[in-house]
Amino acid sequence: MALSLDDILGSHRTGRTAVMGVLNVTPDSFSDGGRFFGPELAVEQARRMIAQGADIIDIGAESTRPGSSRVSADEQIARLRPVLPAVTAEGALVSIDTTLAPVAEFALDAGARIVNDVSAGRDDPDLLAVAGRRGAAVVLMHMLGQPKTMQADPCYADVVAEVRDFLSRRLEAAAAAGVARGRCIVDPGIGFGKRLEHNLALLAGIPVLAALDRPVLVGPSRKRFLGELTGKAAPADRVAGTVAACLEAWRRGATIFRVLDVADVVDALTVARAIKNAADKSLSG
Ligand code: HH2
Repeated sequence: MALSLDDILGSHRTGRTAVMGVLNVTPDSFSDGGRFFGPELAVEQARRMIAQGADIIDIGAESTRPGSSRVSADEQIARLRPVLPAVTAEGALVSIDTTLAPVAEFALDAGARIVNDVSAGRDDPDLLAVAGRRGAAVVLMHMLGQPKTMQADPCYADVVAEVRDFLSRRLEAAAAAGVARGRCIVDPGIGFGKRLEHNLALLAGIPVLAALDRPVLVGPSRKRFLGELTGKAAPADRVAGTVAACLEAWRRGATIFRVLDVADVVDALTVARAIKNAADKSLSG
């Protein structure tokens, strides 16, 4: 059974895991761009991910791949209008992947319950206030710079400490705007202004982020760093790499996984959790 929003917001305490299926209603996303751009195809894909065990459907109408250009709020809403209300009508827990307050407001009106903001409230100063007013949960993600330029020359002295400090400051900003800390989820932003070594350090450093006492979400799905490690140039060939990244993140304390390959990650987590339960039992027995 899919987790409720309260279960998800408490997952860092209970050890439950949630899978967030990605639905890009964009013509240009790096992995699935254009595939689900037509409304019927998009709603069908959402249904498929729900049947595969997705707890959340994350709908985005703007690609944030490296080098991508901005999409106006009006255009995002036009792309979402034939899709998002139909997905909430399926009974799914929906999150809206946007940095713009008017888009978040449209999505919340249509039944979304989570705002997934890759700018962590920095892009549009009204976004956190809208989420706060509406009682929405918020994903606060770390990104260095902007999608257009973020991969130009990312540089950190201590990437894990810097991302933790950034997320801590954004939790405070969210609280000041009316989003209680208990409604927030934090995300290191895999691939957003990071080189391979930064992505690996962040996945290894999840315990440091989990110490913020909020659920940690990771989104490694088919991303470029997996191709750098495996030599797989085509995003569709990076599913096994995605599964490995999710399991290693889970072992270190992440509880929410934003992925395109829902069935694979749900199965992998089910098996890994069963082994952990058996190990815990044999230790306590
Ligand atoms: N990654 C992408 C988009 N949104 N949100 C969160 N919280 N975390 C992520 O890691 C994340 C995200 C990029 O992936 P995708 O949506 O597959 O591609 P695109 O941005 O090209 O649509």
